[in-house]
Amino acid sequence: MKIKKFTAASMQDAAKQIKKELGNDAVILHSKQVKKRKWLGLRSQQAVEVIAVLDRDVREARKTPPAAAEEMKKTETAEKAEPVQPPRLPDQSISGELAHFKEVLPEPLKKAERLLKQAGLPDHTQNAVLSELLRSSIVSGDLTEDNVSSKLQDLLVKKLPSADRWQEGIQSKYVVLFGSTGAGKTTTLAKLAASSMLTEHKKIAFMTTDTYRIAAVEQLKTYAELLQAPLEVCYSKEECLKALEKFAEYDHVFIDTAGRNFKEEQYITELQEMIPFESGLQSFLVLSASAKYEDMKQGLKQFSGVPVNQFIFTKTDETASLGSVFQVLSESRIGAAYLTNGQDVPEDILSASPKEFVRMLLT
Ligand SMILES: Nc1nc2c(ncn2[C@@H]2O[C@H](COP(=O)(O)OP(=O)(O)O)[C@@H](O)[C@H]2O)c(=O)[nH]1
Ligand SMILES: [Mg+2]
Repeated sequence: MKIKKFTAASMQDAAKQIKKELGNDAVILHSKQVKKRKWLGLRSQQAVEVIAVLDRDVREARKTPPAAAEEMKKTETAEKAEPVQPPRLPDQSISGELAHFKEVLPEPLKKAERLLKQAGLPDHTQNAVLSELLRSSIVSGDLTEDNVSSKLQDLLVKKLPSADRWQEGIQSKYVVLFGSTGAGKTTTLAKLAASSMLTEHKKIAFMTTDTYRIAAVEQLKTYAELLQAPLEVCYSKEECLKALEKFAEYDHVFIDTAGRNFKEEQYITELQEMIPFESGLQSFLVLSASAKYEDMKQGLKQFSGVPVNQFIFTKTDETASLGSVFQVLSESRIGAAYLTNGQDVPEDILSASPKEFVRMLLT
């Protein structure tokens, strides 16, 4: 893609310049009347400023390639280009080029750039999204400062796993949470169990395989006592099987696990042995939203040995940006069942649709 700003005395002159420099297939992105200063700024003269783009993909996306001159006629007669369905175009091809022409972007795209930056998305994602927005705006010709936010939202939502992978709620008999130590598993498990019991009036029980730290068992015991729900602490596979039998009549069994170092393979093997993966299990990978993107990815990789249905992102109250969460979601194609936003049990938990999540990301 080539993009360039032209200043000329008239649209006709600008068209000539564009044709000469970019050829017949260039497309007008933006044009405005400007005053050109002359004689040391003492006199001014009307001029036009035109931003033109030459892009193979945009040209092909339009059924008939419009030449710059044709575009000029349309602009002059103040007619809008026919809206064409924006095509799905590859992300990368122009994002590298963006760096060179960011300063000549028209106002709506500058606004989009600011929003993406604030969201804390990685640079390559910002550029890819901006490029897509630029392309679709060239094709449809209807990008304004008022509608840029909603167009940006639509583009971002499309990059996330589809809505049906998000809000499922608690549906299975067994609910298990995985994740590294301190991610917020036990607290979140208590939130889920409490709302299942208090709002849905389900008969619930707890199990834990986190027997490495006394404090971890005590923590869950406290929540179990508060909810007057039974808790089984399982030190072995046999004890897990016994507990599962004991809780056969319960609606939901909430299972807490140890958050040992991701790198220990033995830990994953143990989990695989102790958790009833074969029998109606809903499993969540708990990741802290305040962790760095690289750490989240590492967590995801280390738990690739266990089946993960959905994510739970904790501590959204501790981070200013959900950019890393967005990135993990868009790369993994796994939905986020819940977000947690505080230490209070049971209230600090919510579920979001991809659309709601993107709104949170951009505010
Ligand atoms: N600010 C904040 N703190 C949280 C949230 N969820 C959990 N925590 C805190 O994070 C710490 C570790 O939580 P815990 O449930 O013990 O993590 P686990 O080791 O994964 O079981 C505790 O101090 C929790 O109160 C949250 O959404 N926001
Ligand atoms: Mg814990």
